[in-house]
Amino acid sequence: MSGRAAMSCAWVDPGWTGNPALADYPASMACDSVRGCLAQAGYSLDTVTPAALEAVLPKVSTLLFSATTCQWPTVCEIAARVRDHHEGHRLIVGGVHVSAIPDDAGSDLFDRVVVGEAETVISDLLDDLSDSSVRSRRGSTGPRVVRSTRGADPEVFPRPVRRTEDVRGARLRGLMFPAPSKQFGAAALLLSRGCNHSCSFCASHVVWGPRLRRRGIEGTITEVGSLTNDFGANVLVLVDQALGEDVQWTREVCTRLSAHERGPRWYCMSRPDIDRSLLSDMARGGCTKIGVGVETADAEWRHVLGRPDGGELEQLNELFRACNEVGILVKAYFIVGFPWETQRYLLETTRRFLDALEANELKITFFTPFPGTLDWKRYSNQLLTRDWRYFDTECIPVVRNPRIDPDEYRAIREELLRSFYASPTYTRTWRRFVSRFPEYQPSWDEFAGFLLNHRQVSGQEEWVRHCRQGRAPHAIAAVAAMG
Ligand code: B12
Ligand code: SF4
Repeated sequence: MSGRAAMSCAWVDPGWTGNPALADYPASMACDSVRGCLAQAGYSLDTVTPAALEAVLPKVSTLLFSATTCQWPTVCEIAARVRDHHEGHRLIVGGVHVSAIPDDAGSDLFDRVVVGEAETVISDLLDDLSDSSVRSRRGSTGPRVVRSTRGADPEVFPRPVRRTEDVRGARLRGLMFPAPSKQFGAAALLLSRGCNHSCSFCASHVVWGPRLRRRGIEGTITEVGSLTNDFGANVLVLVDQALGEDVQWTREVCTRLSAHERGPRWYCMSRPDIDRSLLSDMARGGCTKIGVGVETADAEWRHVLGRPDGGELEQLNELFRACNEVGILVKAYFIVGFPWETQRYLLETTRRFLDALEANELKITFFTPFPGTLDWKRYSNQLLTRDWRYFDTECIPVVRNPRIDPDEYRAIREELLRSFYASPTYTRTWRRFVSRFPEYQPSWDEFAGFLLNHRQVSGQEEWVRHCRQGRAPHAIAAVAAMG
């Protein structure tokens, strides 16, 4: 235990790449999960921003880093700064990027590279590193790669340990119920790990492995209760890959949650083939929003992406209507930037499809083949750039399309978003929802401000004109008129 007392750890949070909507997103679940493991093993863990790191370095011996692909260059820069100016710190890195390509960590920045879940390895690893004879740094043979045990039962993992200030300060933005101004605190929660599918663009399995693993119901309910009662969170984001895959288990979790009269409301990700009979249980259990991967307008291409579950437009709309009928908002996730697309396909076929989609919120990202995915194998020889910073799905489509350049793609994406929110279908869907659930009106009012402030819909003059003509929701019109 003396080694443990002497070893203090800090989690270096690189932050999100330039998306102001994520500025107060709930704290990283990876960090909270690792904090839970360390607490059980007798270590403590502080979170530190890169700006505050210099001041903290004299007080800590071990720095922990986590990175998605687009965060990887930033994490390496921070680690290099530490290495250049300070002696003796142990640097450990984990997360989805190094889980896919551990060799990307190079030979001299990190002491250990963790592939997969922290829970099965982190405390042994710290014990190992706390032995001061263990050194590996410049001049050594490079970082040791530590692989987690695949498929371990998440029920036996220590529960994440959160910090009250993180939960109280966090908000879930976008179209949310409760609306952001009515949220007192927000947190992320993970009930199940992995999924039984393998969509060609999805990198999740490099961390979780190929199968769905669920937590026990009791532990889940206790954690939700603690988030509400001890931390004051009234809204949660369930970061499970695809809630609803195990129908019986999901129904049971929701039934137990519905017994909590003042339980939190939550947002989750599900697949388009979710069992429709689950929706009312989910709504009763507190679900107020579902994210659904629609991905592309073309059902055949959905097959190629490993998403044959979506079906045609009408099947998707049936699902979305069923969600709305029980008070669940729908966010559709859509991808553009495939190398086979043409301007005409996007501005005609895709626009027609999106304008008729009865979703309540739309996110359009650029196709990005991540390391470790099937699409990486398919497209990594056609990349516009190998600078990982651009692998954020937001700034450019990283796969070369000879017919559409990145600027044109950005303009097309904006046009598709503008057209979706200005479409008569959107107005109709919105009106139907708020007439049934008037308590959601503030959510739409705030969402209108969010769209305009974050320039998610640019070409504002035209947008405002649409609003004034009453072709978009009047809530959005009111915000547009004010600003
Ligand atoms: C919630 C979420 C978000 C949230 C929060 C992200 C976060 N990292 O906390 C928000 C909305 C901010 C977000 C944004 C983005 N996300 Co996201 N996100 C997710 C999601 C659904 C869950 C992440 C999560 O909290 N998991 C739970 C925690 C516990 O898991 P974890 O972070 O992997 O950590 C475990 C292990 O990796 C490991 N570990 C992680 N770090 C460390 C560190 C150490 C030291 C150790 C020992 C171990 C360790 O142990 C942890 C516990 O088991 C995942 C998919 C998934 N289900 O995993 C996608 C995912 C991480 N996101 C992804 C992407 C692409 C993005 C975006 C780039 C794009 C977008 N448009 O959404 C942005 C930008 C983010 C950025 N700048 O990095 C990809 C990443 C692929 C990649 N190779 O980069 C994923 C895998 C989904 C996918 N499409 O494949 N995301
Ligand atoms: S996109 Fe969803 S359903 Fe597909 S593999 Fe990833 S987590 Fe599973």
